Amino acid sequence: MTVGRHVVVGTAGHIDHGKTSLVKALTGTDTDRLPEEKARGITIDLGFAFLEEPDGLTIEIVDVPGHERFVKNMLAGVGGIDLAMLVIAADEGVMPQTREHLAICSLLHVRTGLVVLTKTDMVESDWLDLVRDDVAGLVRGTFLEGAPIVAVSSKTGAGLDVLRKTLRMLAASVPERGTEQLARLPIDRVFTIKGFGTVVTGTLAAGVLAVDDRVEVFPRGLVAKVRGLQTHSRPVERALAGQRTAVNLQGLERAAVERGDVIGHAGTLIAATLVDASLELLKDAPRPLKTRDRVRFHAGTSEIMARVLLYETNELAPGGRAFARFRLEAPLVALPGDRFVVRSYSPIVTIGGGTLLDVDPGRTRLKVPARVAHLRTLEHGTPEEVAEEHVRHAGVVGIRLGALAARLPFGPSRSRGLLDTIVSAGRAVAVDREWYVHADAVRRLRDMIVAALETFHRAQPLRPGMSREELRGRAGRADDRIFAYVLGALTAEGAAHVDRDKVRLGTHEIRLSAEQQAAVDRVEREFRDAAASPPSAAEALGRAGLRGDEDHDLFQLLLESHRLVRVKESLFFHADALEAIQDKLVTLLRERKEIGPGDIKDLLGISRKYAIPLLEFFDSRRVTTRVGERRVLRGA
Ligand SMILES: Nc1nc2c(ncn2[C@@H]2O[C@H](COP(=O)(O)OP(=O)(O)OP(=O)(O)O)[C@@H](O)[C@H]2O)c(=O)[nH]1
Ligand SMILES: [Mg+2]
Repeated sequence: MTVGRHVVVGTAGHIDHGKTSLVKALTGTDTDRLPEEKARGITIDLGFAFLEEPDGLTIEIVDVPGHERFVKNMLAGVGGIDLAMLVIAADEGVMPQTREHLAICSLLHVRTGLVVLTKTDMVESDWLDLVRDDVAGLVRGTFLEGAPIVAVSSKTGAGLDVLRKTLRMLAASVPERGTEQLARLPIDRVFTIKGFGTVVTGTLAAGVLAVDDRVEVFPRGLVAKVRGLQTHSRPVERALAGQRTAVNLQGLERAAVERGDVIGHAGTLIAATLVDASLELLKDAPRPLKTRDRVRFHAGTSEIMARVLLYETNELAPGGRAFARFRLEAPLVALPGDRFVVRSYSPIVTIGGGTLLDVDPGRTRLKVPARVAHLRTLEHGTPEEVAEEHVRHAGVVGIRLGALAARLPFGPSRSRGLLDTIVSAGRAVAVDREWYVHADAVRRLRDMIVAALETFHRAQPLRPGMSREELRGRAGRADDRIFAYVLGALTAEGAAHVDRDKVRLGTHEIRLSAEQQAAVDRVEREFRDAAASPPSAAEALGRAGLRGDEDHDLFQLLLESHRLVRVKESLFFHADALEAIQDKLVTLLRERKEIGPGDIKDLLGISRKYAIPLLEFFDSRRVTTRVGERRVLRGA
């Protein structure tokens, strides 16, 4: 045992079996604080106490109520525990909540613990032997099989030393929790302290919280600053995963926070009302679970009503397992790998539980076999496979690193490492550094773009290319930056060309028939010959034997190739004519320094209809500048 180690022990067991008395005998703390608890002599809500061992080990104890009506509170307490202490009164033996609490601890994957037989002062030793046999039968096949069974009396103090020693021994076997994951504190209590404001407590499930951190109350979206932290009643600068922690939040009303909420660093966690999981029904569940059944879903310190949807079957028999979706009536804040417990709506009994696999599967409609394959990979895949599966699942939309980290159980830095590996192996692409897209999706999007361009070229052989905007529309849900990336890649390898806002395939070229070529030449000649007094598009086309206006493909061709230039709305000039006009204008301006609209009319022998647009055109081309009604050479 290293100095500074801490474990969290949760009591469990039937009402009146002596849990609270035992905690008091061990720690000196009476955890029944509420007046109602005192009056009724029962525990209603969670109680907290701790023991400090001389070697630096801190044993933190969460005392839970045994009453069947308060199992909900019990569930909020045992979510973060390392060790379960199943308390059984020697005089009464195994009772219904003994079984239910044991089942809950099993479902939550509490890995280790012990059984404490209390009230031994009230029974004979041969009776105690019978109870021991009973207990051995109870725990067979559970995580408590072979665990120590310690007989004590809180009244006489008998056995307490052995119990303490046993707890120390078990604590040594509890693996230290890593601190690299996203910090999460499921809140189990909220109160105010005069002069300090709002304080929340809970077992820090993962990560590290430090004073001055900017945290968020999920799923409420409230942001606050950590003003102070305490672990076992002492102020600390940092709290670590596994520690019972009190957080003083600055800038938050007491009423704004509740048990079940989760504290994490601002913006790091996901709150979702749909989750996918692997679900197991207890062998002694009273009846099968059906799709659409309403259940109570417990994870962390929260209880949320939910409808269950079973994949692959409509009914799950007791003892069975299935992939399931929960449609929650309030948002859940969790990470994959988190265990949960399910209780039936009425009567309220624990019927099963499982592991969360996808904490934000979204509403995409995957067919059941595809969904099941996805969940199987999330459940059994290596970390690298799981990370890749999420990127693949995001499709052409891609996924941001932050969003991925909130859906992976590995913590942000490991998640980034896994993604780097996948990217270097060529199975994904990082766009804009933070945005990941799977190589399969890149390929799909590329094929979509090429197909859309092929279709366009086939339908519009005389058009130089498809507008980028229209092409973007064909790429469906693809994220903009991923679309830009794929288009960039196509351009780089010469498979596509982008000319201003037009995209075409590298192989596309406009082929005109002899007739079409003659018509184009004719239209062009009309404009060249007309010089400063050009015809309308319709007129020129008409003279070439064609009907239509400027939208005519052949007319557009002249515009695209810059042989015709749009001077104003539907006013076009031949490029050569414009150049000649510009030369004359510049020469005139050099001579006269400034000119009016009349001067250009005279210069070119044209009407006002052409003169004004031309002057404005040369202004916009930054050849001239307007000074009142007159023009001067720009920069002259
Ligand atoms: N004789 C004797 N009485 C005990 C012992 N431990 C507890 N009791 C008595 O049993 C009653 C119930 O004890 P609690 O500690 O409140 O039981 P609990 O398991 O915390 O009950 P809930 O929290 O309501 O589930 C009290 O009257 C205790 O004084 C013991 O070791 N010996
Ligand atoms: Mg109690």
